[in-house]
Amino acid sequence: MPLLKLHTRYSILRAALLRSSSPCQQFPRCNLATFAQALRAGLHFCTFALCLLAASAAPARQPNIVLILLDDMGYRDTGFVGNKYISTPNIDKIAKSGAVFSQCYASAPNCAPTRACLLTGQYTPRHGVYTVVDDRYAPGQPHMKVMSTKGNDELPAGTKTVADVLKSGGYSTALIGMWNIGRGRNGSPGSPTGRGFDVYKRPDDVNFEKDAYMDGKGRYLSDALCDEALSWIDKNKAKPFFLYYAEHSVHEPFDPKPALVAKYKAKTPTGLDKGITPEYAATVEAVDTSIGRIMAKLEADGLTKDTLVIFTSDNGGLPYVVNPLRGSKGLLYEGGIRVPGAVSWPGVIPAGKTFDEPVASMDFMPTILEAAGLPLPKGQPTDGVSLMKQLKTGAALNRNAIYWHFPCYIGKGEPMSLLRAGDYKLIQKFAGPTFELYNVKKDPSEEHDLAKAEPAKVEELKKLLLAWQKDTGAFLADKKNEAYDPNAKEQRGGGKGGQGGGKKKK
Ligand SMILES: [Ca+2]
Repeated sequence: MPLLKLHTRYSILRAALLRSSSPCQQFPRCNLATFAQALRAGLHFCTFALCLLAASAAPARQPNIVLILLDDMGYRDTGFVGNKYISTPNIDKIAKSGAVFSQCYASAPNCAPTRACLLTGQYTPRHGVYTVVDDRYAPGQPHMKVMSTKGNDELPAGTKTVADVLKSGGYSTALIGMWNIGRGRNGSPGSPTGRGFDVYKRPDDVNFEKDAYMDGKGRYLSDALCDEALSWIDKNKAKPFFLYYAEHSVHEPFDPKPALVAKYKAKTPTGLDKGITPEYAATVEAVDTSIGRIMAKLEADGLTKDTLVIFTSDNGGLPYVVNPLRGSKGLLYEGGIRVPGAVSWPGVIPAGKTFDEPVASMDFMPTILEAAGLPLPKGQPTDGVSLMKQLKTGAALNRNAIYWHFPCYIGKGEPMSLLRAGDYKLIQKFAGPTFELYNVKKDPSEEHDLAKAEPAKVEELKKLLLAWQKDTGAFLADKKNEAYDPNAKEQRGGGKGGQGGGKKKK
């Protein structure tokens, strides 16, 4: 439209010039026809050049951003990653219409720190949100060999999130679902509305009890949250928007829709899908349906080509859904941090590509800001890298290494630090203390510790890891816990929840 308007204005001006100017008044001895021809050619050129200038200067509409984050979904619980038991046609459609990251990682092995990394683009030592709030795992418990840290409950004052930057850049912003980086509400620094979100809707806003999938009236949580998302899109679609759709699915305990459970009870999972329960599969399919409704809404409103959609999970899955990976959420082995990852933006990101370089949650913040044409927060370190160039052109990231740092106990999890460089992973266990080395390309199940066989590689990577810990000011869980009792068992059921302890979400 601006181009058309500009062209129209120049057509009027040109016509006026040609009508009012008498070239021979200025150049009485020239050939009138030749001069008029030259003038017309010149004006055509100017019009063309100005149109080009306008085209390059006028920003296209900034893309909408839809960031879909699932809770506790394992790396291969969707069709596009190879699951044959669970039906996820809508998530698969996002992957098919865009690009897939075959080695997508959560930046932490549980909920809160990954969300903090995702929204700030930073490693855990930068913001200090190392784990979920859980009193049973407060540092110094008798079952803990080393002194861990509880870290920060919320982001440090002044740390900008992707929502802060997008909001300052003119976006409408909303979080529908789970926050979990602080307990505040109503604009406090521990609340989404204090961190750049205009709107925050959580389950109790749609009349669901804490951790309940059903509301007692036959309504399912994912359907209710999706209704909120669709309604918010409808109200905000006139200008660029950022929807952070952070589902409570697919965490335990499940309370799935009976018809879906019946469907999966009639099927038998085979191969790597063995062990997946009908209840889990039904929970995944229900959230896939909600994601499909959001995608259909974008399509119906003509926004598909104006929208960058990112799909991923906050940590690895439950032990029975991460075959053949080692570990599960809470651990820095592959099962604890490998997640599904897909991105689509039709017309901008070519469809059907799979990228094999490792990427992590923290990369999505700079990716989103580059897509929106907005700068990274000034004076704030950003550890993630934008994936836009790779997504658009296939260019390699060529990153030397990615790091994780989890100096905490929770469930089976213990203080660990990790570096991934090339195909190698070096894991530091503070309670060991040991270093373990794996080649995850040759040994995705991390069954063969190469530390003894390849000491030079351990030394090379150890230097990088320790330097990174120092550089980021990481809390080191390297002090003995004087209260340690090898016979002590972890406290159960008395805290505010946590892994293995009931209904707390992570
Ligand atoms: Ca989680």
